[in-house]
Amino acid sequence: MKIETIQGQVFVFPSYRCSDSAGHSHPSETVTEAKMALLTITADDGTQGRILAPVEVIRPFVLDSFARKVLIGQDPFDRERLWHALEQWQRGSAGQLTDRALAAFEQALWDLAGRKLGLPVYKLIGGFRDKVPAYGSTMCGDELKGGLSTPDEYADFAVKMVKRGYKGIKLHTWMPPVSFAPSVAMDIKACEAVREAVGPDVPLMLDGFHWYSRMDALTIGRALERLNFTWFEEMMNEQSIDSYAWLAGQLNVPILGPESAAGKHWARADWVRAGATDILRAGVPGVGGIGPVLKVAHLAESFGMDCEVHGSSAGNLAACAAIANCRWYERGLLHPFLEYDEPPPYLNTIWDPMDSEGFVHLSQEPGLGEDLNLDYIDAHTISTY
Ligand code: LLH
Ligand code: MG
Repeated sequence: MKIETIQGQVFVFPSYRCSDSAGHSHPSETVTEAKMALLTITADDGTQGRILAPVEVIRPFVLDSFARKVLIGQDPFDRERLWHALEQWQRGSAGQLTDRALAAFEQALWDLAGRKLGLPVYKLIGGFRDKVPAYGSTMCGDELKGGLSTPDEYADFAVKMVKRGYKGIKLHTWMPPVSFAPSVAMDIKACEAVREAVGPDVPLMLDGFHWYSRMDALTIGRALERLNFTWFEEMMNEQSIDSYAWLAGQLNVPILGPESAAGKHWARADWVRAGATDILRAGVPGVGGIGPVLKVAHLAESFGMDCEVHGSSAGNLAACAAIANCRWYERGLLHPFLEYDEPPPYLNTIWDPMDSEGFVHLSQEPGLGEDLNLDYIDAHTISTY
């Protein structure tokens, strides 16, 4: 079996979200036209693997300069060899071949393998369970009345999330350009209000401003200990491993990370060795694919640690279902103004349907689990390359 073609396809769809000037997503006041890309890898027997990806990640330059050169003519089942060939290309790519692109190519290969073998990918890569408990992960705070603009609004939303079935809740609090952010006092008030609203038994996590100083992080961490939080995430610049080791050495609330730090599984091994985290973190796009997430999770398991998977996607859900040492699937980002359970028009169904007990169920269809509406995508395509 050989890879014959690699295609990118950009399509448009109506979106109810927007990004602020720092890249954090929020509900938008008007419906906007957004773009998404579909990557399709086709083998010589006609089997196809597909994955949705941001347009820039798999733009024509990236397909021409790297993916086609490395993958065309190769056996699509040789994922590890092909991943390493792409990973080594990164060094000379002047930053153009990103971890996110690696993750897109690798996930399309997993989707292809699942379809060829007639199995869902989570069964191929581990098959630990077929449903995963989800925590509801809020959007970052905002200044929208009735949204996430005050501690009380977080508390009201948390109560709704618990009613919906979530067994755990993670707050993303306020970040610039919100006028009063960052604010240690407001972050603590939001955590207090949510704890008060949901009671002592609901696991809570905080993912606040990502660039607090050590002393600000310590102040918040002490409050989280008092409020019995489950973990404290990305509160400082993750490029300073030593700052995390300093913080972890003083707090009892578990530190979780790194999420956005570069370096894939290699960097995560350094974090464990440095004592910089209590719970490891890896997300499929951030570390270059499902394979590297499994490496991080297995590394964590070998050290008696959990590895929590970052972000909502079919690939992340498959990884959560394939490993024993991940307690939660991160579902979101959620906001009082948005309906998460409604599929966008390019999907027939969402990849992470959640029951009233807070479990997300894995698709039993062959492949990765993105239930694409190919008719919609074809009808709204604006470029193919
Ligand atoms: O800063 C943000 O916008 C969020 O933290 C976002 O990156 C989110 O994906 C996250 O951190 N989840 O855990
Ligand atoms: Mg995070």
